[in-house]
Amino acid sequence: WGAYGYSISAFEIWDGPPAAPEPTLGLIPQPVSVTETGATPFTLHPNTRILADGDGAQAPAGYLARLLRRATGQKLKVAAHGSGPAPIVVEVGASKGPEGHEAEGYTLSVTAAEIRLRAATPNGALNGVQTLRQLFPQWIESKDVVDTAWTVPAVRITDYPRFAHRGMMLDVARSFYPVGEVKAAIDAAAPFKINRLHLHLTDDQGWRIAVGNPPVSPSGIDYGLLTRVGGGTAMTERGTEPGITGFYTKADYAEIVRYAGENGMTVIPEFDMPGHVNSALHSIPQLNTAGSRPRPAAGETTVPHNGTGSVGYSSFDANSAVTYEFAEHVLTEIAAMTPGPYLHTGGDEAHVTSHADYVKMVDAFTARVHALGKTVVGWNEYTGTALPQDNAVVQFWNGDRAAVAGAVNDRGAKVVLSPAANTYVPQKQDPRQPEGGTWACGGVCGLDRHYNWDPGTYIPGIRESSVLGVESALWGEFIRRLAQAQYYSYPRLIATAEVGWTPQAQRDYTGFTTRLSKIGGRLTVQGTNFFPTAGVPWR
Ligand code: TNX
Repeated sequence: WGAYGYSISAFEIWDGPPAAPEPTLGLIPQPVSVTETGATPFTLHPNTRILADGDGAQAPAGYLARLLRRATGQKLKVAAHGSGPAPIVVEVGASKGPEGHEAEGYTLSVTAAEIRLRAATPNGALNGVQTLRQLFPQWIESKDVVDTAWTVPAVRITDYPRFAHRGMMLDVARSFYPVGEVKAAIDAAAPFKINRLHLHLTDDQGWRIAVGNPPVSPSGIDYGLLTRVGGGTAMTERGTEPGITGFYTKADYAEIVRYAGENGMTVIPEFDMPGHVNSALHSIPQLNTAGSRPRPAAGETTVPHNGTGSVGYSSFDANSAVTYEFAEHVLTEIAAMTPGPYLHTGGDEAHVTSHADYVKMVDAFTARVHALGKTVVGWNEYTGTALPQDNAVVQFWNGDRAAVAGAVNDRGAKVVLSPAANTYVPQKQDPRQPEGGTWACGGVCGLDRHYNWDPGTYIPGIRESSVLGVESALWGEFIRRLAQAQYYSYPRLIATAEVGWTPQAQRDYTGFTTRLSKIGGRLTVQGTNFFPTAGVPWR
């Protein structure tokens, strides 16, 4: 009440909570440089046109138009260069982005007369579109037309990311997400400039991608079994209901890749090997040889489906030629289906594989990925294997940080950071969440844990330039379907997005939660099922 400059005794009985600081623009991630000029805002009118200036401008301008049309109901024609002035201009071309930050940087200026977005690349312009989106009233996220004044505050912004990799991982193996849910997951994350979608496509509990072309190899392996059998199983033991079964056809996967790309995201597919392979062993008889684990029962040709949440009990056989033929086949197919530069071969928790066998197999998988012209990504357990010089990525989740530094310093590896305590969203964020682990934080892993860490110094002994970025990981042991996935992921995924984008010196948790309080309305209008973190002054 102090804000009104007087007090009335009746009101003094209850002091009330301290007034929450007023968020200003409420942008997340916080841009590198923002000036609110205080000038008259821009107003979108029914006849506003969007000018796409430059070869790469069509896609981001089209994205902006589609986004704004939905809630405004306005036509928002996208016009090409040469068709006269327009109040919204998207310019893409060499030298148009902030110098030194061409890949993803942008500048955005808003006056009463004009919105001008400039970038060197389409991805840079798309980042600017996402910022502009957050400058519109929250109703811009509505799927139905809303009658309101569509104003944008007058600003000057120069912005670019701290890290190139700002990822989210979906574990579609323990419990499946149909294409529509993957798209909705992309829709929810794109406003925060998440630009990598890591799909954990295979695990003990299921195999989620069709790689059977031709269906039966000359050696007699029927790859169609992977989806006919392995696509029909899922996690059974834990959770509110059994895991969802299913798999992506090649067309489904192509559609995910396309939609992710439209939203600025590169898909990183993962085949987890040589452990976490029970579903492959359950599907393909020939993989069950003397050295594979577990072993089929007497009279059986494959191991049983195991829908428990145990980890580290399955393994390929390092001394069977079929293991290598299989890996070569599935990696070759996924490489052909994946335009992005990365293939993830897992490599975590191979607890029943001897070290020598592990190294032999992982080296072969890595060599295959390299021969396919892709950059290999693996969980940090694979640091001791033969990583190709300057062309491997280590994804750290837990364990030996010095070994990661070794891979960086000896092999020129790059690092993606997913420390369990700071990025694992199935860890409880609050005791009120019914499910969820507590092992990573010895209690809850709150929003603050996901925000208050520095990826630049997390691995001692490496330079920040060796850190590709950060990734929020949604493991699926108990998560079923998108709404629950979001309840555990949000708002912590938004923290990870800012950790990956905003310079460390410009980040502070209070400022973040103040801005997040305003983002809450957008999440609600968009339909993102976020957890209402205590301590955030949601408005
Ligand atoms: C460890 S993190 C795993 C996953 C589990 C996760 C959460 C990692 C590389 N492996 O298999 O889903 O913990 O329980």
